[in-house]
Amino acid sequence: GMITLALSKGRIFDEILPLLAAAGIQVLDDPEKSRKLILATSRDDLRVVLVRATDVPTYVQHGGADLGIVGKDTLIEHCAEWGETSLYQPLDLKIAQCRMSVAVPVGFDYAGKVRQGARLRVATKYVNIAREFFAAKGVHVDLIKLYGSMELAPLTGMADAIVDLVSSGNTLKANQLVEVEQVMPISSRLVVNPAALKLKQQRMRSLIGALAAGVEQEFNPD
Ligand code: PRT
Ligand code: MG
Repeated sequence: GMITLALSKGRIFDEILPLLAAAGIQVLDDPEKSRKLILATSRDDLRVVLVRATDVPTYVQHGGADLGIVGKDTLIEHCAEWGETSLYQPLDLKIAQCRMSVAVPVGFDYAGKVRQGARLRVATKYVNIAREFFAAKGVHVDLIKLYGSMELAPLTGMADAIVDLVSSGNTLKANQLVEVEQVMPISSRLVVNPAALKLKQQRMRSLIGALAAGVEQEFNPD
């Protein structure tokens, strides 16, 4: 049977291409040029399905895809929402790296507020990660769930702080926000459906092994 790999368009798709190439696999369509949602690869037993980043764990969990690639941020939130899932997570692919951070408006005395035990209003898409992080520090927070453009929340006075992903820091800077604390480093993970792994053991294991070798090659060459 066919092996189906779930990917999201954008940085994860772009950054997985060299790792797939190292495993001898080319994706035969460009998602930026075609509207296709199912993409053929140079291996006739492997296809790619394009889904929203937040839907990747769902596709793999429910067998719509045999394996998928998803940011650690999205994976933690998925597992927090759905409880202990059976998703197998064999590999850190080290792509689409960034960090999850707390940011506040320039001039906001975050450390002082925390020291005083003040209650902070925190806007984020990552409510489970944020809740856990502040609880572990004993910081009191009111969480405000947003689906995007977190930077706007402090600028409008709706929140004191945000928890968001940061890579270059340009988005924060452009909105007069500063990073005050790092929550965790983020990279993309391979997730695998355990039933599919059993059923298509040999080919799945060889694909996972080839990706692992690609990661080693890319990040520890020589
Ligand atoms: O965009 P969509 O709503 O469809 O879904 P998505 O935002 O989850 O997908 P996508 O493709 O934007 O991100 C996929 C994954 O890439 C995320 O789950 C992360 O694991 C990873 N990643 C790595 C990032 C970033 N770097 C990143 N910088 N995801 C988002 N950003 C955003 C961040 O949210 C902020 O708006 O980029 C902005 C900050 O970037 P800098 O460079 O200005 O600091
Ligand atoms: Mg995005």
